[in-house]
Amino acid sequence: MNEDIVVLNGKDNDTVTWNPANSAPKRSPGKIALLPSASTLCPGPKYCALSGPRIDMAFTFSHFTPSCPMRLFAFALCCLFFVSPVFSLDAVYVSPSGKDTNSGLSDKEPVASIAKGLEVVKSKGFKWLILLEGVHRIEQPIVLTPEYSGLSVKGPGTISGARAITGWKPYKDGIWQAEIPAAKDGKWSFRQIYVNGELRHRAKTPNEGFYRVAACPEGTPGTTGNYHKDCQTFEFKPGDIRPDWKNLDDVEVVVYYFWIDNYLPIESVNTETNIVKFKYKGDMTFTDDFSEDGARYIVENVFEALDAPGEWYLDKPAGILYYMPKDGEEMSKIDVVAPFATELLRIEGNPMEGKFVEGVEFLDVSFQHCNFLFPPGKTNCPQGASDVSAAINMIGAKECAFEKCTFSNIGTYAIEMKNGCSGNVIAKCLFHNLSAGGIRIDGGAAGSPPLIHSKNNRIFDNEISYYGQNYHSANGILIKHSYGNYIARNHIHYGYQLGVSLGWNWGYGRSIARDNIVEDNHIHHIGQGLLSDMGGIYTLGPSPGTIIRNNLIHDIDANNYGGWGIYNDEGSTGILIENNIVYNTKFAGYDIHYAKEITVRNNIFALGRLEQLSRTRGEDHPSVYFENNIVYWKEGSLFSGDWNDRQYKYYIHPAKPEGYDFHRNFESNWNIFYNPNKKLEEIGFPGGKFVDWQKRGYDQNSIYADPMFVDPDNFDFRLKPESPALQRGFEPIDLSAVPGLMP
Ligand SMILES: [Ca+2]
Repeated sequence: MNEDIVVLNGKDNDTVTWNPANSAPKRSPGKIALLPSASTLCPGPKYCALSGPRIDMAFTFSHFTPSCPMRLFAFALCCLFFVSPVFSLDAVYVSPSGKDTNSGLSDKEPVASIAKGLEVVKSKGFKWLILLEGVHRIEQPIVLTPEYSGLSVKGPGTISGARAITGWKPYKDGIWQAEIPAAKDGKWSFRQIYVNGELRHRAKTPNEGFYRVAACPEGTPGTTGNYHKDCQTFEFKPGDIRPDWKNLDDVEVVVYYFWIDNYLPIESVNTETNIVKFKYKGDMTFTDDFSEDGARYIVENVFEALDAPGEWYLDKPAGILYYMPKDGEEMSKIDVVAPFATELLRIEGNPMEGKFVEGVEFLDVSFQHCNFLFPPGKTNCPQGASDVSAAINMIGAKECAFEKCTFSNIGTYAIEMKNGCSGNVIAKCLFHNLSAGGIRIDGGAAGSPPLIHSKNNRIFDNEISYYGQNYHSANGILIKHSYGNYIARNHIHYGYQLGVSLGWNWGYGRSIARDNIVEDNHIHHIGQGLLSDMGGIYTLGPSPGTIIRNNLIHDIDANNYGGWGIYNDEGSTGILIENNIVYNTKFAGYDIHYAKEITVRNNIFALGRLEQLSRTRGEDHPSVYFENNIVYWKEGSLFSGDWNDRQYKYYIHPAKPEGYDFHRNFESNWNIFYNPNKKLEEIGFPGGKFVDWQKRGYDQNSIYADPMFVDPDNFDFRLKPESPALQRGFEPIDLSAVPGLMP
């Protein structure tokens, strides 16, 4: 009954069992904070928080599930309190059908605008703002500054940053048009429209698949020796890009290469040389990743390419939006909106002045439609669509919360915590159909003022799906310069680059990232074959104390390389990776670019299609301790990449100042390897066969044996009681807390 209760700052919390996120919480159940006085009243999943003695008011009923008589009884009790005038809510009500001349003090007299509602809340000193059902359209963000600390905003209303587009008339060839005067005036532009609630893409060519860069006059990885080269031109196949396209300077070439999708506005097209020049430089050679072949690309926002149902084009100089409806869409009844507001909500303190917004919560509120245009010079580099803004921005926010909120049809990231955000909670929220990613946390980097550090935030029990729909390199959860965060039991699926990304420091330089816990998440169908260099869970730079455990990761699919399950990228250091199950990856279930002192134990890496374990670079230090894992595969190689030894000195103790001689930088032992289709003698290990690998000192006590999974063909990796893994001390992996699994 108590498992869904979270209390942030209750008074009589002497039985709280959930540890703060900066220490490792118990893995299971790991999510309980119980305030006893509330527990007798709170009927179901809810969020009890923030207001101390008024804790019993903080119920969310919309998701109430009467699963037991006790809950029903408690629910009735709560209702009694609510109808009693003694327990009136001190709330201001807002309805899209209200009037700002109303008092707002009851749901019968709601005000119309959220801005007016906040004004009344502030003047009365109330703590509740109720957004009644309906779409609350805003064009400027809601801004909550420190004087709104303690405010609870409750749904079920929807906050939308879109404008409706009406007045459709037939144009020709099945295309319709509507006037957008604000676009003509240069006051409105957008990159998405939503038709009957569904995202529609800008007119593009080709309609299916990609064009290919024909040649790279500024170089390739082979000719320049470095793929990281700013390039501003490429050669196209004659006819693929045309100089006579309408509003040519508004046309964008979208290049898919390496780990990004790069949006490059055209400056000029030369049909004699077939060279296109862009307004800005891209970050990399226009090649198909590290190959010498041309990259894949499409051309977007082309009026002449408006030739497939669902495509649209905004002619900005003329102020006209064109749309070709899909089958079944009746233009007389159609609901078309486009995002206008560039931000929906800002929770804004001033951390450097020690001013924080504390204890603001949003319950059961939906957020939709947020606009974003690339600032001049930005094209979606370098990684994670990190330049794309967020709909909800938090700065100097402490112990604020979003619970059971929905974020959909967002043209940006949904939520970003920026400088000075700590102890915030995002729980039980639904994120879906996002142009960019779900949640991003950033703050001061190493050496920055402590007041701007972002830390100890908790993101749990959320579903983040169908993200990166416009900016494909966006991540489900992106933790940049931040520490002590707790990322648990999130169901993250159908993205294109990373599920969870930790750290923002390329190499071994000092990083502020540490002690982030990522556990019991279910991450699947990431990549979808579009981009390379991607995976389920990703780490970058030093991150001591960071733990990645009990996650279920599967169906990771890349373009050319790097569709990995768990991926330690440049300089990953001091991380524990244990009890994870990874399967159905195109490339290795576990990949190391280069790393230091990572412990990888008691994991199952299964069914990589091309390879199981990969490493880009060996170095002269211990990089990974790989012990007590099960590696199971049916196709592809066991190891790939560079597994060479390196001679190096390692300084262990001052009594031996000259250090010790080492040559292995990958400690591997007590593992079980098995391919049911091959005998051990047929398996290649780095430098030869198993016996050769062992002669080099690796896997001295590892075995090649059937681990006896219950049903690996159906991805049931539980171990049968007679499994040799169990006999050798492998701990069964408990997936009971992982969301999104069939019962
Ligand atoms: Ca088209």
